[in-house]
Amino acid sequence: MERKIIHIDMDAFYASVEQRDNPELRGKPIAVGGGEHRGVTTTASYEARKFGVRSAMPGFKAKQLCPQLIFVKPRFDVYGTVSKQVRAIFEEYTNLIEPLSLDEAFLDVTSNKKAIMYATDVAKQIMAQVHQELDLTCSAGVSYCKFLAKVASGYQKPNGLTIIRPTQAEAFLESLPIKDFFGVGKVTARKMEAMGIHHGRDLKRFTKIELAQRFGKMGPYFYDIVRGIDDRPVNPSRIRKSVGIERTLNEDLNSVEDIEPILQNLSRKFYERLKRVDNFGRTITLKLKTSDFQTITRSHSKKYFIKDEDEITSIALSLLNENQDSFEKIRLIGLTASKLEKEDQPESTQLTLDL
Ligand code: TTP
Ligand code: MG
Repeated sequence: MERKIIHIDMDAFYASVEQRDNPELRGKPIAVGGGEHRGVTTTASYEARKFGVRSAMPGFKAKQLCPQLIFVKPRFDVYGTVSKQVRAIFEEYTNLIEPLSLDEAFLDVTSNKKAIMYATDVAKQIMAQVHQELDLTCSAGVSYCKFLAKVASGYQKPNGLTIIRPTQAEAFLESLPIKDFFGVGKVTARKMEAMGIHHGRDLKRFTKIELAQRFGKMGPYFYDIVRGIDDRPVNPSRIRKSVGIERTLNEDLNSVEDIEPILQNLSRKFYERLKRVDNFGRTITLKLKTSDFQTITRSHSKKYFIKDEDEITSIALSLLNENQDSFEKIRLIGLTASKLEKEDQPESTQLTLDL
């Protein structure tokens, strides 16, 4: 049976929450982030985007483009709460929810709790409910697979609903710019452009083997998605796969000497946390977010569960030292343990029975 997948993505998420909670900001160009002098923009209101202000743009550049721009400090706790409220709305329709970040998720509504026949109607109802209950807007994409649903949700932003039917998929994908393919990052896009691949139709000229040779594991995936083949299930991530902790630095730091004491301190808290939940892992991952919001993760694994506080700290510090060439300025550091002793039983079997 053909699946019915919806991808939902909140519009200008952080900025919309700020405009909702502070009427003085409504209708105005705002940038949520570090401000004019320090740091970068996490996101901008649609009023600011008209001037070219974008995510990950340094504050001074944003101000140059839009002199009347208002800078607003992020309130991450509020965005987390709103994200849970949005999720609660999704749960009225399905348990098959796969969040990709705070503001976007896939939903499988093939059989939904309200027995609504058309996925398009489910999407319309969710959009209306988000608007009524949370005073925010989102955009939705509806299709038979995750990839197309994701592309569709971005097609008519903000407050847009786009449906891609199986019969439309091929033509749609042929004319889709390569950078808009889900999974094609900046680096891959550049590589493809160099190979003369600008749109889906250009990608189609390469065989599966050729793509595997050039793009490794992603090659066969690209081969399939450009043909509208994507059988990946919506994966409800109920399973605890990692335990982690992170901290945003007071100021961006670039020298290992400055970062080390903070990492040591974080490692101590991390150990306390692992002990409290009584769940240790075989893999320790260091996460670094750079000042331009790139995320770097580096991991170290052992055959045993790493339970010794000093060992955890020494792994964290080595990961930092070994990778100091990978970053210039760091704004956030985090530590995660995975390959856990107690990985909860997957709930997905039960969720499928629910429907
Ligand atoms: P996005 O969904 O990419 O952007 P958006 O919701 O602000 O705007 P739209 O979807 O309408 O195009 O990201 C969701 C939130 O994640 C965004 O509000 C802020 C945060 N974010 C960052 O902190 N840094 C980034 O580089 C990006 C892209 C987003
Ligand atoms: Mg969004």
